[in-house]
Amino acid sequence: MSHYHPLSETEAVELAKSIKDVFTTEDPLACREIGDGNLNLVFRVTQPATGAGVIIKQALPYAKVVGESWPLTLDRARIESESLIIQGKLAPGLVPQVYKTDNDLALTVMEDLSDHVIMRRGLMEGGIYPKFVEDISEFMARTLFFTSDLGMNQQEKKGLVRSFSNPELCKITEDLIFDDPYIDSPNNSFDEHLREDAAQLWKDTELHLEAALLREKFLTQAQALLHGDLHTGSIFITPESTKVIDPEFAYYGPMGFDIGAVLANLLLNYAAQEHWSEDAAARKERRNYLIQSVHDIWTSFERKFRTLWNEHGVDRMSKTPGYQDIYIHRLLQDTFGFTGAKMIRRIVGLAHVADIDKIPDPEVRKKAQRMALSIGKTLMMSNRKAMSIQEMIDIAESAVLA
Ligand code: SR1
Ligand code: MG
Repeated sequence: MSHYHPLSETEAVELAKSIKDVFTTEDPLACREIGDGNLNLVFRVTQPATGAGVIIKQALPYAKVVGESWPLTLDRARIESESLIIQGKLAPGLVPQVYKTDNDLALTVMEDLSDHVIMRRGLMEGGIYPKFVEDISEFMARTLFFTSDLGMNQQEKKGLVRSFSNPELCKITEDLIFDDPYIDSPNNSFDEHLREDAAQLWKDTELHLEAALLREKFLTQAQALLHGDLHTGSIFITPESTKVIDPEFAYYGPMGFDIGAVLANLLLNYAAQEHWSEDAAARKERRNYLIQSVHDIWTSFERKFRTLWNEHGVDRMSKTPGYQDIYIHRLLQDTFGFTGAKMIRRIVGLAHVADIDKIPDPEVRKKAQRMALSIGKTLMMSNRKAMSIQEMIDIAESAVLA
């Protein structure tokens, strides 16, 4: 029988004591619940005398952001720990080390990353992260390639597809990203000054067609084991180090969904520079940094993915001349579409981003929100025609000038 119950801080300390590799002395431990995400409890357990620490992440049987009225499977904790372990093998050093998992208690004990900051917060404070492009492109190229039919045994992959079936978490994405923003849904949440913009979205049938096509890909395309929620709140960072966390939305889906999540969150911060930069010159410089990162993440990802394919491809037919180019081109187009969809949902859907929501002046916030909506819509509308990443840069720059 399951012994699930939400941990108290005292129980978290008791559990942490069993991690002997980290807590090598008997000095006392301190604990604080620090979770500020939408779904889980997060305890930081530290040992002041030695400076050692661990994080204990425990799933709640409901979505914390809404409350007990929205029940949510505890199996997401298993999915998170198993995918962290796979990602740690495929992309060493780019995810936290897992010390212990307990599927009954729905928790994972992992490396404490308190010397890192959440990237969303870091970007809001003007941080520069010189390793980020290399690290995130490496993480995505390796985890996506080696879990796809291109890079792993295709029979074993079918076993992973089954084991990472994640219907409840996928349903959140299907509703919150690919459905609610396009109707007057009670799940939506937006500033009243955006009502007209939201109403435009609800009647834009051409945009609905693109949303439906992207939704179909999310529902049906078991291309690779995705992180599933790869926004800048799922990344711990310093100038020297990047750690991807929180893969509880992991499932087999279209690769462009992960790449799009990263790019969308950089572009949301780009729009938010209306507030976070001090003056026009600083804003221009900051936006150039962000847009250059968008460009370089795609080009580095493409280069690494092609190299992995050429050196480690397991599928004879995938070596057919021309196939790789078509595959990468489709991936670029998917990336445009998912980037756009992920921007729109953060402005009018249920869950927002602090980059935009924390802008105190409503007029400035409205300008940033409209810029994000405009970039998102244009990316979605152009996804099936996209030919190069430069077009994404052009779309973002045009939205600033408009
Ligand atoms: C109810 S969960 C809302 C959002 O938080 C997560 O980070 C996912 O992005 C999800 O859509
Ligand atoms: Mg999360």
